[in-house]
Amino acid sequence: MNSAIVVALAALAVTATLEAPPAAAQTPAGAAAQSAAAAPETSPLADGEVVKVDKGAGKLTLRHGPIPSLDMPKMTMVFRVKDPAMLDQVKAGDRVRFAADKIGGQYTVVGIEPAK
Ligand SMILES: [Cu+2]
Repeated sequence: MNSAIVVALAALAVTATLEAPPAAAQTPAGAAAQSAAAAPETSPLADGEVVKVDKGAGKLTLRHGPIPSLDMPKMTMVFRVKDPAMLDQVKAGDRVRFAADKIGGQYTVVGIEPAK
């Protein structure tokens, strides 16, 4: 009787030991993937395609997918850019991933990168 309980407890301990490492290993990998996807800033990246680059006005026209953080469905619209240098990194027709925020009442691209 007692030895049966000891065996059962030992089996539980072994099971717990075996299950712990994979769960622990998944957490850092998942966290790293999330932080990579969240860069830059904290806004998640949206998918888009550059329709027009207007360097004179410092604006960018994007056909973009849904942006949950801004409560936007997919659409084509004009954005300001946080840094004019962003306009040198893209051209009409480029597929991009970008982060946008509402700054001073205007929708502004705060980060942009080529889509892979
Ligand atoms: Cu929009």
